[in-house]
Amino acid sequence: MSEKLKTLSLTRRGMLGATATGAVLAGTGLGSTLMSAREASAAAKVNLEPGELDEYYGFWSSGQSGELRILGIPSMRELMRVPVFNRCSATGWGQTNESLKILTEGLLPETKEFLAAQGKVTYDNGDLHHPHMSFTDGVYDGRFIFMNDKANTRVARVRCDVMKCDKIIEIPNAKDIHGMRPQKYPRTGYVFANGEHEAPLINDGQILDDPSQYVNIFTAIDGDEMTVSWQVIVSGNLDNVDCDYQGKYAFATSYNSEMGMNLAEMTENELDHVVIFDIKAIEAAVAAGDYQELNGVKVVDGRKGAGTNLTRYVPIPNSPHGVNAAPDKKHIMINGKLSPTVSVIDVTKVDALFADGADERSCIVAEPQLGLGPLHTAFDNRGNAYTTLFLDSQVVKWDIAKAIEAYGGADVDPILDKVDVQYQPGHNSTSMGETADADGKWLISMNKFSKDRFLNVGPLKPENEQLIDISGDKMKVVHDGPTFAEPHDSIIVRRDIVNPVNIWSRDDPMWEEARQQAAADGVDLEEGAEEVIRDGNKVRVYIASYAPVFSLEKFTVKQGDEVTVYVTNVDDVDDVTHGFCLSNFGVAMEVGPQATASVTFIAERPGVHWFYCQWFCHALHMEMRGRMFVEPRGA
Ligand code: K7E
Ligand code: CUA
Repeated sequence: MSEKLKTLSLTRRGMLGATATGAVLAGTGLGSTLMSAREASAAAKVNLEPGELDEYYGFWSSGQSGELRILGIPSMRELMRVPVFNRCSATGWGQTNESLKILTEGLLPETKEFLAAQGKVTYDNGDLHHPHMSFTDGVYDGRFIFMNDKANTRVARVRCDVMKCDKIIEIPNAKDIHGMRPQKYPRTGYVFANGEHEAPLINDGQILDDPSQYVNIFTAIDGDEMTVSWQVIVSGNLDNVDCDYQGKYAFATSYNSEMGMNLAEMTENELDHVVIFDIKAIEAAVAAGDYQELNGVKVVDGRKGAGTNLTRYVPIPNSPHGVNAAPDKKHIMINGKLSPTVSVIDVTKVDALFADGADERSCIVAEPQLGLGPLHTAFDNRGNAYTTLFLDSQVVKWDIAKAIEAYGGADVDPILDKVDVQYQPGHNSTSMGETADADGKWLISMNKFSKDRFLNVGPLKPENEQLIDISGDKMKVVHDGPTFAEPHDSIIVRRDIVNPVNIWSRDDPMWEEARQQAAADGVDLEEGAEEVIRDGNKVRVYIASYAPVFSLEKFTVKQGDEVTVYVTNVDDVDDVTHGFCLSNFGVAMEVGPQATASVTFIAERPGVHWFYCQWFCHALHMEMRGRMFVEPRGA
């Protein structure tokens, strides 16, 4: 390690030094945890019989993998991967015209220019931390899942009817969207999104190493339209966010109130803060024209000392991280991270903060000491909270009412139980726990390290997600689930809320452009065309697929033509997905039952090229193939 790095990491070691040792220590709890797992498996229904369906859908982030994952809970079987910010070899996400439209239409003009200079049309990576479902009246409503991209400052939406991404927008003015939550009441409504990293408001290179001029941006997105409604300039950076059940306030943590640029500076203050946003006041300021317009967005000033009544800064012990609204509709948990505490805000005491001269800490009604490294909190329906302790490698169960009594001076211990997890938990989530319908059955602890829990697969190890039965007094770890990089967060949704279709509707807007082009070309998508449609050096090939044949067994283009192939899957049978893979052209896509998908490429390779169905669909699937002839230039 270089001297410089050594020095830089010294502070870090001091702070998080318990990471390595903590994991080893937590390992001593291994035997007992295994034991309890065996005992518990008899009671809790974790291992489903073949063919048995799960009780819950789990919607999972995948961090730097950039996709959304769907799991069945409690079995923890991975059911599907939904590409969002990443590229997908199987489905052609990032390659089909339909996905490229979604991946590019929401980018800012300057980003498009920047990418074009790299020879790209969109980003290939993403860092998806927080998947959350839309709400109606405080409960999931099964319409959409929203998610953030920390890597490239985007927010995306997945339609729950088909489980495909239909919108991605880049957020102007902000830098690196991290915390993200949908409005709970009356409905979503807004999607609140935190810019994590501070930068000059106009980031054109005029201001560089002058952090005093950096700002941070809080964004409200219209979840129906997927457009930015308004933004607020804040002091300090922004980490996680949640909102109340009344539709009045949003709460965002700041781990760097110092606006420091290195570790020592960022962790200097004993107190950082949570920013409380008064949604009605912000809407009123925007309506009154009290904003500056920046990159097409109405931006209001909520900085400390801005003299506006849009925000309040509540001091919270050092570097708070997770924000979680309890299903009692009254309490918001602010997780301390470097402080062993969780600060509990009573939302009924927040109105008073906006009066002049109010004590900003007066909304805090409890601050229990729970253990080292509290990151995130989840809930049951019996008044208990479950907080992950990153450094202690534990989940702690505590009684919210007792924590409030203790804060008021009563001699009660709010801690009810602690369980070892393997190892270093980040987020946790409980069944329906972030809604008013929390049911207190299951908890997932999403652990950053798996170490000795699985067969060794080399230096890059899977992470470990553990399922914990929380239905009794004591928590029981009942299942280990290895997982690839890097689920941060998850939600566990009752299955009756989620009702995807089996087969696409032919009217689906997803392929509207293909529909219009086919109409202009006089082609029926479900029949395909007999011949290619030539339009200068642009060629359109319409193919219908019907197991186990393509409507065209061969077509001819010229070297250098820009070819678009439209494939329509005429089958309307569950599960009969076809594919179109053009070998040695790097072209492949999924075409679901009754869907149309298209892909465009330059036919620069002369000769005979096979295309085949790359989705196993029929006993004669291997025979589902055809030829593209490319006539050499000048022939
Ligand atoms: Cu705690 Cu990005 Cu939600 Cu990860 S954040 S752990
Ligand atoms: Cu169609 Cu395989």
